[in-house]
Amino acid sequence: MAIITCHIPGPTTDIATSKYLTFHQDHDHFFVTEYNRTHLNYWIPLVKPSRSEAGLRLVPWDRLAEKSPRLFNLCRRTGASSLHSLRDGGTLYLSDWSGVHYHEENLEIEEVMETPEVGPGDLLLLRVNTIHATQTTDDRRLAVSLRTCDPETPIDWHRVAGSSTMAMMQRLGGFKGNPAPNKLFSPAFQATQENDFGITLGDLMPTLTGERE
Ligand SMILES: O=C(O)CCC(=O)C(=O)O
Ligand SMILES: [Fe+2]
Repeated sequence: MAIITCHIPGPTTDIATSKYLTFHQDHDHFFVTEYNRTHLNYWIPLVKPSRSEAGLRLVPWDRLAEKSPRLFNLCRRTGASSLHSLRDGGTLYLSDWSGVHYHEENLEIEEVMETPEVGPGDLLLLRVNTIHATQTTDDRRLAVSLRTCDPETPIDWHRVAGSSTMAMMQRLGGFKGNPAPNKLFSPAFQATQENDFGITLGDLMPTLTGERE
């Protein structure tokens, strides 16, 4: 297993903007490698006000399958999506990868989700595409999120180049309000082009870790 990214979701970064408060499947890894069952998220709180506060809200896969086989199928081998509770009931699924939208009338996400009680040093081990959201924007919480994957996983940039959703374009080139190119996508894109669109995540590691320019 290679650690692909180490990410500190915290109040000084994205939590301040609350973008993680919406239920979602993460984007970056799915855009680079597509779904891969070895892709895992090791989420470890380091500082937390209590076991029941400022945690991670999760949608268990078995409960999702029971309530909405269709949403389960839409989500299980993909990523890069968000799920929104609608005021009049039901859940709206939006895929930032395919553009697919689906309104599931039979699922209230608040009813199926769980917020595991964890304290500093505990580990939540999740498939990277598990649907999740931040519990609160409480700035007394600090966590680390290690994202790992089999280094043999191929990067097939053709699928990225073939997609034109706004979310994808923004990740490739930077965007208004955040003009810096994405730290994962830019090197991945460059290295892929330089290697005839045939590299693996492992090939990319020296670039991502700074061992190679
Ligand atoms: O630590 C959290 O609250 C989760 C933030 C998030 O969605 C992520 O890191 O992908
Ligand atoms: Fe996330």
